[in-house]
Amino acid sequence: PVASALEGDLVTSADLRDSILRHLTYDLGKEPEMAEIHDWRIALSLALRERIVDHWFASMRTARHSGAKRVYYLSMEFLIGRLLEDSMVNLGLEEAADRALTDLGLNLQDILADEPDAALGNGGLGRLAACFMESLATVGCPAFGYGIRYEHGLFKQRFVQGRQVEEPEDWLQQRPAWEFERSDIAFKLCFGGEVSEDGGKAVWHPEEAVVAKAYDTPIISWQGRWANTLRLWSARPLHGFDLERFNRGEFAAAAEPEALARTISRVLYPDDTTEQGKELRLKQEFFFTAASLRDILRRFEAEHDNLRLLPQKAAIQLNDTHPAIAGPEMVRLLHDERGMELDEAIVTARACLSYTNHTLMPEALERWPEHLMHRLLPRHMQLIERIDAAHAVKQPTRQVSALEHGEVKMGELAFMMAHKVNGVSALHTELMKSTVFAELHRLHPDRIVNQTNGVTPRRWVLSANRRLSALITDTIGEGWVDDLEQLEQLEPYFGDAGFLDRYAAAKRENKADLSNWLATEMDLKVDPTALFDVQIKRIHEYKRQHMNLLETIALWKEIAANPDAGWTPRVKIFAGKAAPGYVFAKEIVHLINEVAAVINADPVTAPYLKVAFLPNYNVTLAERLIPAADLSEQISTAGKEASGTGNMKFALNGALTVGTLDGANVEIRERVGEENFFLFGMTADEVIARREVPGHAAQAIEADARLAGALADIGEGRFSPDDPGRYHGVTGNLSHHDYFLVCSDFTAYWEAQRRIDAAFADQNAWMRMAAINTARSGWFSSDRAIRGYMADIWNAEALEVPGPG
Ligand code: DL6
Repeated sequence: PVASALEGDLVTSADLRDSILRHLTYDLGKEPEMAEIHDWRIALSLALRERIVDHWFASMRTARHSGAKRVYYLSMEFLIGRLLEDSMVNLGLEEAADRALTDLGLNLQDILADEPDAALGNGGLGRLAACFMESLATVGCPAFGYGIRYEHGLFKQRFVQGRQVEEPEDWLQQRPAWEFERSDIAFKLCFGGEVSEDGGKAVWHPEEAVVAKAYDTPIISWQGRWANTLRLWSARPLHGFDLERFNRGEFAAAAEPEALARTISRVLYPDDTTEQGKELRLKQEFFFTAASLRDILRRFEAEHDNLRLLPQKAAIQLNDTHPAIAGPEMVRLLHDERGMELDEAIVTARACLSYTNHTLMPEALERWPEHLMHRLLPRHMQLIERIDAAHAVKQPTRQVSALEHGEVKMGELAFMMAHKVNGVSALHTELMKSTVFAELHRLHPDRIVNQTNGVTPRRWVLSANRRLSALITDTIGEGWVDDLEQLEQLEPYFGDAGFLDRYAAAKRENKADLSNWLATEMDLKVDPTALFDVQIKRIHEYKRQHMNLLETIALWKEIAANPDAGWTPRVKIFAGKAAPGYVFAKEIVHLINEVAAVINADPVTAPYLKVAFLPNYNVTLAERLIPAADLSEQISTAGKEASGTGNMKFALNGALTVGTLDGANVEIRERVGEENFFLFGMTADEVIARREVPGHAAQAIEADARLAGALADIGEGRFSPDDPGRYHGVTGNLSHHDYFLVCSDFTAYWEAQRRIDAAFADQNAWMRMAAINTARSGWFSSDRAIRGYMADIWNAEALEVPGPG
């Protein structure tokens, strides 16, 4: 039998097999002969969950008894992906599970592949929250994540004749294996109505109410040392089903209140960069924020009787402005409901709250019409006015307000109600100070701090890249897994031919796996030794997938014109979803697919260039692609990408970056060394200056025949012969407007790519650069980021579960 590595918790494969069978039989009600793969998967998950619960209780107990401060991470999104492998790896039960399943005639990999992704997020912001949950547990910070239990996560993407088609995602279709339903933890939340005054006190008379019901998922740390809770709220009706109406034959009407209430947690809004200002979205934001604050206060009041202690016991992090209504709601709970003086309530709330900004793009900064806020949350609107007025008093001349043009600016509100406000990379934080929050920064010079993002090494190296992890552990031991900067210890081994050979072999085998996958899943044959050039992220103009595509077209034409010029073979890999309402992004999706079809059918260029656009990008697909990448495309217009986290995952997995000086690229380059990073393009300052040049796009096109040729091909319908004018919107925008400066950066990008071709031709030198990227990227662990938040923002301490005895 194989035992778990966890001290004091000896689990053999036989134990695990027995508990899998027990769960299959008594929880799922299936006989082994009748069980399908998902039954086994759920039984295994329950068998593992059972082994998490004791650690979880012990952690909760320790947190309670120590009186330590708890951290509350409020996020509208948690892009978790699969949990089974994470839990198994963190519990040290992988071998035991493998043996147990083999004994049962099953294959662990098949079972892992059956788990649906929990896609409760759009992209970077949601994935960061998921990495943070795992790191909070691993560093032993007592914490709760709070969010929404969406019935439908981010839509599934299919391509139909190259066009994106969205389908509902249904991760909850099969029994969710990780969560515990908490029927006893439920709060009534109200909307609408009006506010009256009673003896100087405001009294809110709402007209609508729903119930928020909790579902808890334990999040176990590396090596099971600590566990925290992810608590997601589901919306339910206050009064269930209307039996009287049902009996009258009004069947649909009888179920209406239920359906209406549930709408709030029905679906994740599929947009991360534009705010659509929908009433339902505001309801979702208030729903989860208000439920979370009630839960926080309930816990606090069960343990303490002096509200003034609240800031010492609760640090509440607002992940973007989505939970920014927490400011006024906390003031309301303290002042209206608990009788604290208004000024003190504001100060107390602020001492608990802090806010992370994730974007500077004006269209993504939330604003709500005052009339909507007034209609849905009339008391909160009054309090927002009070908060704004209290803040105004501090200004010599009133220059900044959370209320403007009949709208509530949620960034300003969050800033005013937070004791710390952070950006997510060094550059982004500086831009916050000099642009969107310049006035507020002048008034509160100590409030803005930086916390550069990070990613969890357990998922993004240890699990996702088994071959590389084995090499690292064989070379420097296992300590790197929760102390990622130990990767630096790899560098002395680079002189060793053996090490770099094994490093190269790991990459080669990862690429071979991906090549096989592309052949079976996408019917696409690629050369597994070609340069794998990968751009995976949401489709957005600022991320400039179209610049990559223009370079692809130009390269194709050049290869076709001169096929014997010794080209470095490349596979261009794209994946990403476009927001359903973002027309330009959907055209880019269509265009990439149409260009791919033409290029892949060209026998002359086939040995040197293939293009793959993989549908339905999600966490699981990222785990497959990143370990196989040679080149990481981080080519956003400088000043636009707040940080990026994909860039960190790629660097850790030994892909070299072609990138602009944007977001965390800047810090990655500083750490890996400029000679191990392919920099190109304008800086954020140059971008601003360039925009002022009249006709900048036309000038750039005129100066670069390759760019002009690629644009002309698109414009003339070379990739869309059935509708030659299909992309006139795209080419017209690029030629005349080009806000994101694709044309102006194109030549530099092309040149960087040719430097890359040359560098890749020397495989020994390339592998050394790749290994340097791995060795020097350890700082980008989310453990480091969380420790930064604990020290600089939360003033929170790590705890340990006391050992046996
Ligand atoms: O901080 C996480 C992540 C950053 O890495 C990305 O650079 C940034 O675009 C993303 N922001 C969002 C929110 N966008 N809006 N609103 O996802 O955050």
